[in-house]
Amino acid sequence: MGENKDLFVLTYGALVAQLCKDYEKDEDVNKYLDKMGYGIGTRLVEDFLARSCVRRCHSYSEIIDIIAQVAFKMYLGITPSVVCHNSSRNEFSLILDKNPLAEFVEELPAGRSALCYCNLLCGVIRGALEMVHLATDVTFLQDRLKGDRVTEIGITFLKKLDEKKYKRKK
Ligand code: MYR
Repeated sequence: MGENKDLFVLTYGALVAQLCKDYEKDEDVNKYLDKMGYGIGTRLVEDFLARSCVRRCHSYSEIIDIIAQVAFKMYLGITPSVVCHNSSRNEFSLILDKNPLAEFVEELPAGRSALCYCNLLCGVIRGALEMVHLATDVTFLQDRLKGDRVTEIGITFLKKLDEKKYKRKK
């Protein structure tokens, strides 16, 4: 995120605060953030592929590693660890010891206990992956802002990897 990181993080905080004023239900704020992130993700993926020069991946595990080690490093300056949850290797978690997007946030606002403060991230990942023809379900499974020890983002790939459909331009 470079020099603009703090400004971005503070602006994100202001956005969430405004959404909490606009929407009474936490679920609606979460949905809005996810949708907004999705739009960002669909555009960010091109920037990511151009700048990272990553090669075509051949498994979900490879893709998750690229997201954790290259994309998170590039955009958020952190490298989450990766956990795989099942033997068919389509359910993963990214474990974040710290979450730069919530750097200035101590706890969730009063009365907003179901808020997924960083839900934008889930949408970004989902949107980016959809652009390379990968349907995913992305949600927060743990959140330090909710008192959990770590922040955990769950990513489930919804279809079997079909090499023919899974294409990109280069
Ligand atoms: C391939 O085409 O085989 C590689 C595809 C890798 C897609 C990586 C998607 C990047 C997701 C960016 C998330 C950013 C979160 C901060």
